[in-house]
Amino acid sequence: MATIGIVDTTFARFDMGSVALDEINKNASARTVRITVPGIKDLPVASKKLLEEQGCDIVIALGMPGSAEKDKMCANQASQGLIQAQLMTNKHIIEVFVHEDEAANEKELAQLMENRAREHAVNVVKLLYKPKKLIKEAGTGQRQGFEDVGPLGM
Ligand code: RDL
Ligand code: RDL
Ligand code: RDL
Repeated sequence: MATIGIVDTTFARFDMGSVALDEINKNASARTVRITVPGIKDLPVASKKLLEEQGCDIVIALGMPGSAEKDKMCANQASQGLIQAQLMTNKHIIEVFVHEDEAANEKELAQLMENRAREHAVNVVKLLYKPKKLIKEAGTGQRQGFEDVGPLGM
């Protein structure tokens, strides 16, 4: 049985880890290992440890960059770390970031965080079990959390 790692943060203002776990359990019968770290810069090593020490086949890493300029820099650094961890382990870490300033108000932000976490959790299951489903979606303008933009109308 495959093992899916879930890592999220206490900095985030919505519990994305729990909804990702719920969505994974709805779509697959995989073993799951969840850990929570303080913030997004802690996600890369936590993900790498899940892949290397906890036997995970794939990890979903969820976090919320704040709205300040320094938070956006922090997000860029965290992303680079997550990419590096993927290249070091040769395994996917699906990065689910929702920037605090992406939504107009707190209710919308919570909805966006839930929807993006759920949609990327489905992507994790597809990468692991149904890669052909992703090929079918190639070039279709998929987005996570917001409406899909769709393919170009030619
Ligand atoms: O290693 C401890 C912290 O440095 C780490 O958890 C950081 O990711 C925390 N953090 C910041 O220091 C910051 O300036 C976070 C943000 N911004 C942010 O926007 N989102 C986070 N963490 O999840
Ligand atoms: O690991 C899951 C996602 O984080 C990853 O697929 C990203 O590449 C998705 N993505 C963004 O998160 C984003 O902010 C993309 C873009 N922008 C973009 O402009 N083009 C993409 N992906 O192909
Ligand atoms: O055009 C509006 C959005 O698609 C654009 O702002 C994206 O960059 C938003 N976005 C992120 O900022 C991000 O960190 C997205 C993702 N991650 C993501 O994983 N999937 C998205 N958007 O569709």
